[in-house]
Amino acid sequence: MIPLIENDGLLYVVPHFIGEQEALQWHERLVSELAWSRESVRIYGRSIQSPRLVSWYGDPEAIYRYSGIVHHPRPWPPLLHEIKTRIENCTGRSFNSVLCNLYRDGNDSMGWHADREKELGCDPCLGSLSLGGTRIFRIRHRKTGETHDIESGNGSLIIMAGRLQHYWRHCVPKSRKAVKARINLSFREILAVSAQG
Ligand SMILES: [Mn+2]
Repeated sequence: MIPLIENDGLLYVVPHFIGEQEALQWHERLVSELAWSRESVRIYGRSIQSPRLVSWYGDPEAIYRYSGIVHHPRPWPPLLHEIKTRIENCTGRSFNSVLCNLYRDGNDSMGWHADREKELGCDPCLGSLSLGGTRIFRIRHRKTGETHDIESGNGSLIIMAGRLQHYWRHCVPKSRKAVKARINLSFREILAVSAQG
């Protein structure tokens, strides 16, 4: 596989990792079967609702915390576990959890961030599968400003690895165009960290 980004980390795109029909079937099932909710995070003492729906699944020990809240994953539904195995076979990495995001329409979005919580370890590998509508996945280098707009279409897989989270940030901007609902499944390996963390 040839990386799209290979300076200061690695990013790979597999545009048709899952076939069109199967990806659409998974999208429909997961929209109705997963326990979607709006997540609220505390920023400067104020509670802010996430502009998308989220859901978290994984092995029981895959616990992570942010904004002072301890998040316990729900147990794997069979379909999510099957998808996990497909991505593990492709990447040669193993994952113990998945963060699911549902972008209902063009108003739903994800702000600029890097996936660098300490539960993910130093140089995490993340496998990110898109199902349903196409959205832009934008990634920008913190220092040089180099920017890539990646069309994350139905069935496409984005793999982030190496030093990427240290040097680059990414987001899913709002879309003014009418867009279909998109699910993103972000598979991760959560490591045990001390309670003091
Ligand atoms: Mn991310």
